Amino acid sequence: MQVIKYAFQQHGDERGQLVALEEHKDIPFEIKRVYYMYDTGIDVHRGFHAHKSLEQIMICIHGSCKVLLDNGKEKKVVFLEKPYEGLYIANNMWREMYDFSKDAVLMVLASDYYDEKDYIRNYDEFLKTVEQYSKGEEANK
Ligand code: T46
Repeated sequence: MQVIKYAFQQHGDERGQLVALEEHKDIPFEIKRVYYMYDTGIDVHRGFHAHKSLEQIMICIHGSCKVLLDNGKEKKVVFLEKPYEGLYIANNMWREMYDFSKDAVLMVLASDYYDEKDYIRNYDEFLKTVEQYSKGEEANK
């Protein structure tokens, strides 16, 4: 499983650092929503779902956290700790976020508005969706 991590350009000078993100340039989709989480308890695990069509980029703009990505066949854990790094998360990808540092601020750029109908919150349903999707891909070859 390929993990796509972006290293955004840092505009640094003697005053410090600045990162600018533009849709379709630095971010491969139209940014329709931005949200962020903070004050996350040390033992808290969040996520536990996939999205049917939403694409996202996670940026831990302060502190650190881990993200488990699961495509139904393989799992990978990604450590996010740099404010200039973005983790791309495609649709049909199960995700769990955990090991948040006390000062962690995890910002997410999303390709669409909030829609509960886009969530797959049941892991067995997720596996079935992934299987159907790969059968469709095979048939199209
Ligand atoms: C995801 C991971 C990385 C809204 O009202 N609007 C929003 O845009 C979002 C994201 C959430 N909410 C409400 C819904 C819940 O009542 O905020 C509450 C917490 O959301 P949730 O339990 O879905 O949070 P996480 O951390 O489990 O998941 C979130 C995103 O929902 C999800 O799309 O990929 O972060």
